[in-house]
Amino acid sequence: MALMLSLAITLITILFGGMLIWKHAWLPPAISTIAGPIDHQFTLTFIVCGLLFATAQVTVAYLVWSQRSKPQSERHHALHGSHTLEGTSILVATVLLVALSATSYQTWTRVHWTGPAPGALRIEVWGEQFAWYFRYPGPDDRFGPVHFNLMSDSTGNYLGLDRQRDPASRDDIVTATLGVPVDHPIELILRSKDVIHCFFVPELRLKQDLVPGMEIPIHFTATRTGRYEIVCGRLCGLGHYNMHATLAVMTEPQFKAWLLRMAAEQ
Ligand SMILES: [Cu+2]
Repeated sequence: MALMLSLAITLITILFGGMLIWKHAWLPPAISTIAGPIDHQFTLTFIVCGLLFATAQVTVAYLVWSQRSKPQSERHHALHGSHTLEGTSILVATVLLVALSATSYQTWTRVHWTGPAPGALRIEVWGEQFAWYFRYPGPDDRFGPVHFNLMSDSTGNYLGLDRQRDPASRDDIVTATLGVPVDHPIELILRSKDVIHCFFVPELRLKQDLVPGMEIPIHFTATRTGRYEIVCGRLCGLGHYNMHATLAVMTEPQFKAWLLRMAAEQ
């Protein structure tokens, strides 16, 4: 019975360890310059936690197996009030958590707390229940003001622009697809029209909440052309499951032609 139990614990450990490693391989191909440090941090956390998990499980399996033939009186008993054991385990856990926090803090700083590279293309990202819209500032490089009383999905004025009265709004380009040029720094300004949403593109390794009333900047540089799914990573209502859009990473000439086409449709 004890042998079966220790074997079962070992098999479960191997099975779950294998599943985690397999899941790690599920991460889609990375397509941004910030993906390297994010993936490195993920792997580091995964290895540290995985080793702790495997060590604890194998220890339990070994103890069950090694005690199986001893009489009841000679078997190990639960420990109560061992200050050495408690202190050591708390110290080890604290050191590991502080070390992981320090390295992840560095990664987070690199990705989120540094500004975009000079010359970054600024694009507004708007989330609403249950759609995404993207705004490009046009040739004047200025976003026109947003009038919430003019917002109307039925007339197609999704962002409440007054193109008649606001000169800066006249050349603004609003799209349903996020088109960006490859190898070019991009700054996104995240805004929400209603509730909290979350901009998430797994391939970029970029995930950030949109909070009503706030303009939240994030930045990235895409390194591979293609089409990738943008999803909402925050449960935002009944239609949340269907709140997605496309990130289209294009070559510079393709992007310029696409933006001209989008401008003509405004
Ligand atoms: Cu959502």
